[in-house]
Amino acid sequence: MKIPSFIKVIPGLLMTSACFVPSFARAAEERPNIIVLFADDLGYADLGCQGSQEVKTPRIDSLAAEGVRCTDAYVTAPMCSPSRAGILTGRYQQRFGYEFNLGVTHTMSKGLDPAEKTIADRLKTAGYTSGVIGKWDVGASAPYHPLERGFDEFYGFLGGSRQHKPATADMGPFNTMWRNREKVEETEWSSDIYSIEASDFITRHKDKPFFLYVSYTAPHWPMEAKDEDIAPFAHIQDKHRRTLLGLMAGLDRGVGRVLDTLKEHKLDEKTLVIFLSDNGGATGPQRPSPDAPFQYGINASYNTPLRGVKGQLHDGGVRVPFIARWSGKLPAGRVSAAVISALDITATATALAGLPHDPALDGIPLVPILDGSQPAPERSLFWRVGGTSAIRHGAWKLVTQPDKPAELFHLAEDIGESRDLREQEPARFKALRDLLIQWSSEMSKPAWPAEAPMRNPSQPN
Ligand SMILES: [Ca+2]
Repeated sequence: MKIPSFIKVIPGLLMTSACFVPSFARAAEERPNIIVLFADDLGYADLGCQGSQEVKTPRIDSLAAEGVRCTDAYVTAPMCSPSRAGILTGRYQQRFGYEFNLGVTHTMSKGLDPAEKTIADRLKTAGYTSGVIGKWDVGASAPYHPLERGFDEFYGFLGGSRQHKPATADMGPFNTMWRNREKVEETEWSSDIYSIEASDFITRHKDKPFFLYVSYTAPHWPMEAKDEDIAPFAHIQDKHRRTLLGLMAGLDRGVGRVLDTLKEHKLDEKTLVIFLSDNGGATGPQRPSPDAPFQYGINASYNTPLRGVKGQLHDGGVRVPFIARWSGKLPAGRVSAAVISALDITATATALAGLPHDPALDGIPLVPILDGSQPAPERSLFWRVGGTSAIRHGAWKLVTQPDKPAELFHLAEDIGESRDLREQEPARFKALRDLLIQWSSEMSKPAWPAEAPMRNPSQPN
């Protein structure tokens, strides 16, 4: 494939490069803890630090004030389950057939390919203790259980979505809450209990390097939040939006609890904290009236100024808030426009742990980019969900859809993907399309078919 000179192919996604090889044999006391705080269906616009005047997230905003906020960060899929396969492995999930949600049909029979190493598998070899708290959603049967996938501790549920309030009845195989392999009695709302458990994990493991993946379910549907969290938003007329703001308040309180625990144990300078969402917001259509009934799967989040929503490959589906804080190591209050990916988290973590770079990883270590010691590479990121696909290369984005001609956008000048430049830039269009076709040809076929979206209310994800 001949690539025009204006396309610079930067190694690091499909191959490795010496400049990304980390230092080896890092001393134990130099290996930081790593915490990933993972929101669910959070809209790009729905944090104070992302510019919202409506959402109140002072604790999440504090991470941005004390760290680096990335404006051009992406996940690998516009929906929950494949996005998690990408973040947990640091590899494009299409490499191992994880193209679609598991859904009701496949959650008990399929999952994250056991041949794939997770970030916890990798960090274990560097002496880390790993915990996952909250939503798992990469397979609920025995071979896919978190404790079989490199994690030392698990508190949460195995499916893709469940109620936020504590359950009082049997929740079935997807939604039962577990501590490791034991059912637990529920007394707290989701963001509270996950944060309590996260704080407990930190306290118990504060003296040795740990990796903690806190997979919140807020602000994913269903729309239910504590009265006290909704009360400050009584002036918001739209019930759907008002409840979203309540869910965000609970999430922010939970993040604050985790941050307080780190400070209490003087771990701020020993811990890289990353906050991001698993996909874009599920905005939903305009509500016909402020008190309109909640709509299944919709959480009334905003992705402005991006185009698109959860489930789509325009940026509203895959470009997410992303904040990294590591006190004393990353600059405070920096805003970075580097094009980065959730794939980079594993490459970042293994580099910090002192592990040799694995060329099987698709991501790149982020710390040298976020601290400004290395320029952000002009790189390609790819997406594919069935008949839709996309590539971002530098400031350019190409989106293909089965029912219309492919579109080309210049995101730096057109963040809302509103002006198709295919006709004006035919050579660039072809070059990006060729890169996308090449990447797609290197991926596997889906290991299970797509389930009709939102087919069964018992298991949306
Ligand atoms: Ca999600």
